[in-house]
Amino acid sequence: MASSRAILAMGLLAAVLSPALSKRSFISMPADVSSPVTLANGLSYGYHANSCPQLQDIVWPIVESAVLGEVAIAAGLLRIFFHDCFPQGCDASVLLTGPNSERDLPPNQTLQPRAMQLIEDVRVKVHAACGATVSCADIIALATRDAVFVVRAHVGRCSCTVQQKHLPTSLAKEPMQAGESEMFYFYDLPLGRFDSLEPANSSAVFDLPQSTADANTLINVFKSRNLEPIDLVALSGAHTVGKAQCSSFNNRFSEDADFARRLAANCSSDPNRLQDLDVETPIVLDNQYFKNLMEGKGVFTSDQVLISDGRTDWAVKGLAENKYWFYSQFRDSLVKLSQYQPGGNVGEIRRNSCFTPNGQSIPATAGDEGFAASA
Ligand code: HEM
Ligand SMILES: *[C@@H]1O[C@H](CO)[C@@H](O)[C@H](O)[C@H]1NC(C)=O
Ligand SMILES: *[C@@H]1O[C@H](CO)[C@@H](O)[C@H](O)[C@H]1NC(C)=O
Ligand SMILES: CC(=O)N[C@H]1CO[C@H](CO)[C@@H](O)[C@@H]1O
Repeated sequence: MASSRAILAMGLLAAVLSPALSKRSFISMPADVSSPVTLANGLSYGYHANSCPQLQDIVWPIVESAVLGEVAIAAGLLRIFFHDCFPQGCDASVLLTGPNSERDLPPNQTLQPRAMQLIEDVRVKVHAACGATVSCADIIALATRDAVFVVRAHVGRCSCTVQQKHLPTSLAKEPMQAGESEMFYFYDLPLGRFDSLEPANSSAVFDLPQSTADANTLINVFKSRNLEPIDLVALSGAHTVGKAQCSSFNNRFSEDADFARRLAANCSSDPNRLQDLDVETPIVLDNQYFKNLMEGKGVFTSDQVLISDGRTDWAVKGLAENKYWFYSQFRDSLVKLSQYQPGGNVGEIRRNSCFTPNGQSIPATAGDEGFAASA
């Protein structure tokens, strides 16, 4: 007993004295100083530790000020991350412009251009400091991680410099509980991704689920990406922030339910309105989304069906009841999705623009087979 207490005390002392924890911003918390762990496809924690040690310190302030200026950018980044990773792995293929670009396919039509531009702005700064050593795909993952950190529920307890001007005070002040850690939100990320040479093919992009999908479809398509029902449910929790157009949920207007009638009424009075996906706490990363589902207040069919299938209902209930489980599961599922690389980790580090492969001024005009050959 005494010795385990002593070890604990020494650990706490070391933590207090560690320069990374006491002096520097949280950006260099244990994440950076932990020994690199190599994962599948050559990804590792600390991949850029030598080639671009200041990477995370460059990314963070740009993302922080962008999200504090316009909270919606956090939702924009999260959705870009999902749409980048899900079709064929996290390779920044979603950013490419030009012929056959994923951005021209229906699932991407409402991705936020300003959030895409933010990623390019970060790349310019990172490459100015480190040369072309960091991929756009890594920058998407890092910027998303940082945006999640800005909109997390417990921003009021942050020991860092985050301002709270755009967040509701009541939520910003919610006290942090014993055992809770900023690491719930500020998770460490495996890095070392390469950028694709071409866009993903359209059949991979059309695997992105539609908002009208039933639970079976969602479970199967996530399974095809090595994501379990728990990942599907936790990742759907990204809809705790962000907005949708009426056309994304107008399939529900005929439902005989109070919430669906309210959605329909609001859209008929203003067809161009943007609907909050979390109707209770729309700009805070919290587990309110799951509580909403329990009350029948999920905006998409694909949200609401998660409580009516035995493979997912338990997860919705659990995440609604235990926000700490949501924080840690959301982090773990994002990190898992961030490592999805079905064709291996191949490609390049885009050095001219995140929107353009190195070899050409516009993306290749080759079709589906063109990509298959390069992957
Ligand atoms: C499970 C299946 C999913 C479906 C069917 C789905 C579908 C959609 C749709 C239709 C929209 C609104 C598009 C619009 O009307 O403009 C949307 C928005 C959004 N989705 Fe999902 N999504 C899913 C999963 C995810 C995942 C896994 C993430 C991220 C981890 C995510 C993050 C977001 C965010 C943040 C927004 C708001 C974007 C904004 O405000 O700009 N979604 N989703
Ligand atoms: C499209 O891309 C996916 C994922 O990379 C791949 O599995 C599939 O074979 C490709 N399909 C075609 C028609 O090239
Ligand atoms: C519909 O609009 C009203 C008035 O703006 C708003 O209070 C309400 O929350 C909206 N309903 C939904 C489901 O978003
Ligand atoms: C972000 C982005 O590039 N969105 C595009 C998606 O596709 C539509 C239709 O082609 C374009 O108008 C959008 O600009």
